[in-house]
Amino acid sequence: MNDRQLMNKAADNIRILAASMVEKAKSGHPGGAMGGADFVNVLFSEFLIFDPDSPRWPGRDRFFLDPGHMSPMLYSQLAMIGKYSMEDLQNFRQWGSCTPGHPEVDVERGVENTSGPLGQGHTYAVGAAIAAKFLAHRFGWMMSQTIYAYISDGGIQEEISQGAGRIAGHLGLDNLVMFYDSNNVQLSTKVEEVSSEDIAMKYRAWGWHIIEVDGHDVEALRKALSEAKAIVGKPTLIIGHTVMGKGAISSDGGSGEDRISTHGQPLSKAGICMETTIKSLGGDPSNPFVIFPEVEQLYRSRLEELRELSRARKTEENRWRAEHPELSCKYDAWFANELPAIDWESIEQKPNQATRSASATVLAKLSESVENMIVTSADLSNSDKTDGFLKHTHAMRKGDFSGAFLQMGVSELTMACLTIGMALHGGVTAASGTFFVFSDYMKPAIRMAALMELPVKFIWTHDAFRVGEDGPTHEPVEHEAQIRLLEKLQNHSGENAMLVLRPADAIETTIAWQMAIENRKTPTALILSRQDIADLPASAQGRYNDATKARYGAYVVEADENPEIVLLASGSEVSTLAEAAKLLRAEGHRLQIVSVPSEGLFAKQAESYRESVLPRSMKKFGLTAGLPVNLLSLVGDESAIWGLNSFGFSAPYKVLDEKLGFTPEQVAARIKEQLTR
Ligand SMILES: Cc1ncc(C[n+]2csc(CCOP(=O)(O)OP(=O)(O)O)c2C)c(N)n1
Ligand SMILES: [Mg+2]
Repeated sequence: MNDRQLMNKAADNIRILAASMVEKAKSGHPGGAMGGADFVNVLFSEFLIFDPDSPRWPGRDRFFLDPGHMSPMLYSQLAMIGKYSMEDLQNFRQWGSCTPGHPEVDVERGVENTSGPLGQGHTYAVGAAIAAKFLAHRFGWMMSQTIYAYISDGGIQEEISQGAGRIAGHLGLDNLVMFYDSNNVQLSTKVEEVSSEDIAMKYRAWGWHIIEVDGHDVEALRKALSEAKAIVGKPTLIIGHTVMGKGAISSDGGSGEDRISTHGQPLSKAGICMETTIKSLGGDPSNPFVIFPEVEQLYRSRLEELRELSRARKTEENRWRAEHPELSCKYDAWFANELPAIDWESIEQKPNQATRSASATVLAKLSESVENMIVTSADLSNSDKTDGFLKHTHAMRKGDFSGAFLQMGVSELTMACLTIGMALHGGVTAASGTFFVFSDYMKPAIRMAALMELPVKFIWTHDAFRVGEDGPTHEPVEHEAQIRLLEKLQNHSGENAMLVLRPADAIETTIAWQMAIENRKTPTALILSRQDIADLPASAQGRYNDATKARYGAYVVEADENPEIVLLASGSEVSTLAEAAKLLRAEGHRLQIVSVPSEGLFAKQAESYRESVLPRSMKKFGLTAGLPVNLLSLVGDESAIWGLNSFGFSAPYKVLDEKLGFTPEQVAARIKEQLTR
């Protein structure tokens, strides 16, 4: 065990570095970082288990930061274990640096998650803890890691903490240890001005084990972490009472601690004297970017200890591998994100069914062929048809993680963040289901999944006003436009930030699922219908073969010779176009019908292909159950698009089709109008 004075010195070292980074960058958040330094120092110097030479080792403990604004604390701590240089710290928040304002996932450097939007980071940790439990059931002690989370007042206040706290307690995630940096200060007020809840009691009610400590007392933190690791059947919350701006000294020589003003600006701007502060913390104000020699030694020995531990662990792992060759292969394949072998074409789809039902058929297949897949639904499994996945598995529950289905209860944002956490953990493939209209509840996490380039799958059903009787509260209209914006946004790797697929019939749904499973680079959305859809007409090659062209984002479903107009849509509207086309053909018209499951993917195709599907010189007509803007860039003229410009209404969907102008007859009339323009 390390000497108390040395440990305090190391924490002070982190405080100096964090404060100096913000000072140098002239922006950032020093106060909270200074308060949390003692905890991270104890965690990283004595508890967190990782292999210094193999950052991606699947068996490592994970540390998930929730308050991304405390990045100076994280970077300074990681500098102690050699992940960042002093130069990196000095380039905090600068163009091209590896120390962005809020941490962005970088496993090689020990950053397990992107954080910034408060509340999400600790929820990823819950997801990771679930993944670890799921994997531990399958691989035993190979997956005995502890998942640590760090949360602050902001994360505690965010509503998502209710979902995360409830599910972690309910599932008894004893591999999860969360530290709450309770400093009674937030961005614009003291905590006591906005909250009087008993946080310990709240988490206790959710089934957590609670420990309260002085968050600056090394011995107390050490004891708390040891106790937390030993607890069986419950996640642990360590409430650490800390002081904002710990160690800060005011320009007048008095205390500079516990000030709201040190939350989010350089200390010097908050009336703190940097010089006296650094001096009193044991540093040199003229040269603050230094790791003290004794602190360097502390971490050097820790890294040696960890190397030793990793060697021993590797020997054990190799023994396990020799004893369990099959499991060992599986373990490697899962963590390498290898694609499962699936005979997609053999998946039999009933004719003319809703795409949510077609998705259920695929999920039933996946439940037997993708052993590392976890599917979750926010209390809609029998409606969003994710229950198809229950064909060959069952729900996981406290103490029994043999199942691969997670019944989430009603908490869509939490659910989305859990799948993100599972993906960050690695070793599993995660998908979640709910109604498309409630994607609104998930949007902040969808954005983060896209930013982190995580291959999570979002299954959204009840995709349009044809939800019918439930009315406008349940009928997505603008949602497809919103979600498709992420297809237009490019991620840091230059790819569409998300793959958004709205398949047109049952067979196209099989292909869409194949694309989702094969997409290892970004999140995928599957937007599916509640109502039955007539299968699209098939060519001589058969509908399956035709539908494989969905891989191009858009393709010709049916083309008459020398067509007068291209009719295009996604989802169920394609079959409406096919019906309308029959009526028009009877009158001698010649048409080309195009299904566009993903506009973003289509935009990435070669010009010649795009031209063959949507010839520039040809008239076009677009049909969408969402906002006309969905098809605007493909059709080029809003007056040639029939969509919905208003909220939906409550009525049987066939009545809505009629009232809103979506019957094949009405659509045929509009197409004729377009032909005469
Ligand atoms: C979802 C979200 N809302 C608002 C913010 C802006 N913000 C950053 S930190 C913070 C509150 C800080 O309080 P706390 O979490 O206690 O951190 P401390 O002040 O103790 O460093 C807020 C509102 C954010 N990052 N995320
Ligand atoms: Mg706070």
